[in-house]
Amino acid sequence: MTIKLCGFAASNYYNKIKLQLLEKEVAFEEELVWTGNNHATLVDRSPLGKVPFLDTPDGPISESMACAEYIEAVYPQNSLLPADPFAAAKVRELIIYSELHLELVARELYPEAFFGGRVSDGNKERTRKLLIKGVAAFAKLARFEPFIAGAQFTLADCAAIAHLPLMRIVSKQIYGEDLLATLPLKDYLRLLGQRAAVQKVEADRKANTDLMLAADLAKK
Ligand SMILES: N[C@@H](CCC(=O)N[C@@H](CS)C(=O)NCC(=O)O)C(=O)O
Repeated sequence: MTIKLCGFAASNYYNKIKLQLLEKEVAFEEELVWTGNNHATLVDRSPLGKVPFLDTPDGPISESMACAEYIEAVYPQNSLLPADPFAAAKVRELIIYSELHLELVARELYPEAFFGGRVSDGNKERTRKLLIKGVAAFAKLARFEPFIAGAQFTLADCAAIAHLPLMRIVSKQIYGEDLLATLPLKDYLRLLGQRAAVQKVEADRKANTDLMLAADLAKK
């Protein structure tokens, strides 16, 4: 049985794992699973109803970091985690900063930025302060030499390319300014955009986003 990546391609966390699989040249299948429902196909395999999750020969795995670690352990080819324990810890550290201290903070703004909802001014201000702090901390750790963790493309890049452009869009939309402006994202994104795997993930992301929008319009 090949490994199956479940979720939808408009999701940044889904794309982090998809990019990892593509970069490693691991054969995998995709199963389209939408969130926002209690279907057994979702919650029996991902109890919080979040994507991505993996279907493996041993059973399901939810939470993208657990998925990423599993993939590295089972498919050692084209490793995206350094063998050196310190270097590997620095990669994991960068992922935690980009997800726990940046993406999860910015997620507070997604209802207004993407889904026609409204975020209170108080929440916007609180989130802005946290984002400024998070970006400054991430900037201290991220090396951009030329990759996030140094000279090698790693899992930290799979996370960064999935999350940072999205956060920049949200920041501009909600605050009218780019809170990530201190990061050298332009050159970094140009470099990563040359990779075939990144191009494939981006094309699928766009197609899935169009599908989501069309389904939404059909409901109205
Ligand atoms: N910590 C989770 C975050 C995953 C996540 O937030 N996924 C979003 C899609 S990008 C989701 O499933 N949202 C639906 C929900 O939270 O109900 C991970 O790393 O896998």
